[in-house]
Amino acid sequence: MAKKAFITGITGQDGSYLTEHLLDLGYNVYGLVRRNSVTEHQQSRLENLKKNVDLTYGDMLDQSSIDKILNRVQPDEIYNLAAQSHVRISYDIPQFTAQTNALGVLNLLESVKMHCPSARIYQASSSEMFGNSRDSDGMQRETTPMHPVSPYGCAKLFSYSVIRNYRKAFKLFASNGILFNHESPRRGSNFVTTKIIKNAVLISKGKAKILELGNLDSKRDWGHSKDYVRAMQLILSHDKPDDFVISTGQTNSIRDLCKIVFSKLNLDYEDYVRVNPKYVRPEELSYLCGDCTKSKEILGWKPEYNFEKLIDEMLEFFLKQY
Ligand code: NAP
Ligand code: F7E
Repeated sequence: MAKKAFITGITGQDGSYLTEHLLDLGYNVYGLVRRNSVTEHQQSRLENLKKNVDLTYGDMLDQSSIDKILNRVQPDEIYNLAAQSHVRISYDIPQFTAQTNALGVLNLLESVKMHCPSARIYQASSSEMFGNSRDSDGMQRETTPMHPVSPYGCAKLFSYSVIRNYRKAFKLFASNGILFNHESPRRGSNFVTTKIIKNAVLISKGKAKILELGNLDSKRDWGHSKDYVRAMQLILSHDKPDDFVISTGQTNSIRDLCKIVFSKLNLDYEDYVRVNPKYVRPEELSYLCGDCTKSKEILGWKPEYNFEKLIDEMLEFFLKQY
């Protein structure tokens, strides 16, 4: 019989790629969507998939909605991707961020305990939980201490911890994927990769004049969402619940990204990029570079995209669009 997967955050970047991947593997896919006044826009990433998935209205903050879905669907696997996922915006709406990203996970776990205790749960944990902590070799891995530096990171650290707590205390199959930044043509337009690539293309077409950014010196380990959703399914297919870092092990600064993208368009980024303090964060996470040896060895996962290939795919997408 086909496995049943329930995805929260199904309308997001990862939710849409994960849905495609699970449908390809023969799963029946169920998703939770929030009510939104512009449904077409909110569900645009699912446009071609909608006929193959069962979507139900709900919200991580409304436990009754989660109870009803879990009781009806009895999923084999649950992928909790729902979150207020923007780090800078978590300073504007810290309480909503904490309620969704932290208490929402507790709501889900309580519902699972009640309605489908044998379901396997994947929690979308984040490299933002490390904050500015790293090991002596400059990398972050499963054992690196976590000292988050944003309301988003603090909320994700709570959810990571409560997943581990319920795994041990109630014997739930609950796993954390500690994913480093991952991008794609479906990435939201206010994350730095899309913002740079989309605006560089607009500048190259004479449709924009300058690009305003925040800190150009922070470094990120960027992978592709398609590779990272494959890891999510592998994490739940492993024979025991555990925590896994998913990353590329390559790090680049925002300035490097600007340099590469503008030069691919035969432009010099210094002529167009300006720093606007509005985009500088109250506290910055300055360096991320993940060691995913454990995932490679135990799950057999490895990324197919590197930094260059990711940029090329995003550039091609925006060049076609404009
Ligand atoms: P995304 O594109 O922002 O998607 C977030 C999803 O969560 C959307 O479907 C959104 O619904 C939904 N959501 C937000 N608040 C909700 C609530 N209260 N109740 C129900 N649904 C809610 O994020 P993503 O990049 O796909 O990331 C997926 C998950 O991985 C997130 O938990 C994120 O924090 C985590 N993560 C992401 C990265 C990364 O680099 N992308 C790295 C590590 C961890 P709407 O469409 O209605 O807004
Ligand atoms: O920022 C700098 C900014 O917003 C990356 C989320 O998916 O990954 C993501 O969080 C860097 C930061 O991603 C602008 O200060 C400069 O140093 O693209 P971002 P993020 O904050 O790393 C983690 C792993 C998640 O879990 C999150 O959900 O870029 N930066 N200028 C800028 N960032 C933005 N957004 N906009 C700027 O203008």
